[in-house]
Amino acid sequence: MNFAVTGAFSPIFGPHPASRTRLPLFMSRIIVIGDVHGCYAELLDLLDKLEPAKDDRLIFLGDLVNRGPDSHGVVSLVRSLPNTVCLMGNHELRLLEYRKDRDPKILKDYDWETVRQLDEQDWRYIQDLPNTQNLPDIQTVCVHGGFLPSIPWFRQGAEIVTRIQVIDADGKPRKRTEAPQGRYWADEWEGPPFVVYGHTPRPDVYRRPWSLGLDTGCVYGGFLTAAILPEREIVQVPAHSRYVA
Ligand SMILES: [Mn+2]
Repeated sequence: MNFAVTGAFSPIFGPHPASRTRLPLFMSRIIVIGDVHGCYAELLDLLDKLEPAKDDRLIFLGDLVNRGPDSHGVVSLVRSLPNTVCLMGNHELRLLEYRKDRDPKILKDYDWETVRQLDEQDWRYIQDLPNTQNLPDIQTVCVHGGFLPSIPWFRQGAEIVTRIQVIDADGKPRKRTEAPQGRYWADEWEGPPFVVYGHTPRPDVYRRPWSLGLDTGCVYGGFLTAAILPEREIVQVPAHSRYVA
């Protein structure tokens, strides 16, 4: 007798077909991928190495675009992948703010190349990106930047969760450059849930008891990194070039 799997097992992509049994479920993987930043060639390398299977789910942590050579290539590839979700990054958020207000002062110099590259389908895809991906079965939440430990994670808006790197002396979310003395939010985060995030580039993945940082600075000549959950196995490919100093 088959035991049909219900939607409760698949919070992202809805119910599995009723013909599926329980057995193959633990065979499929949840693959989380860090900041791509237009590094299309490296994304192809990483997908080659991961060889995603039909039932695997992919979660991109945001910042698909900007700084690297091919933002359009990355967005159009990601939106074509099955079983895939991408989260909102601060770079996508800024482009969307420009798209809404048409105020050129919102954009950084390197944003203009991305604005030139993206087509209408790319824009439509970007504007619907969610801020977080909750994986309650494994008590894990994915997000681009992170969370303030002082507020329940699900109450925190895009301005916080796409941009936070450190917490300043007043308890406010900041970029590292804005508050050099600030503490990493991840060092203060005691969960649950476990949080998988990008946005803060480091030479290697940043493992804390309740979080895992996956931005290893591909666009700066580092690595593009994926983590397979819940085992937290790391898969990396090196950058082809140092695109940004
Ligand atoms: Mn970012």
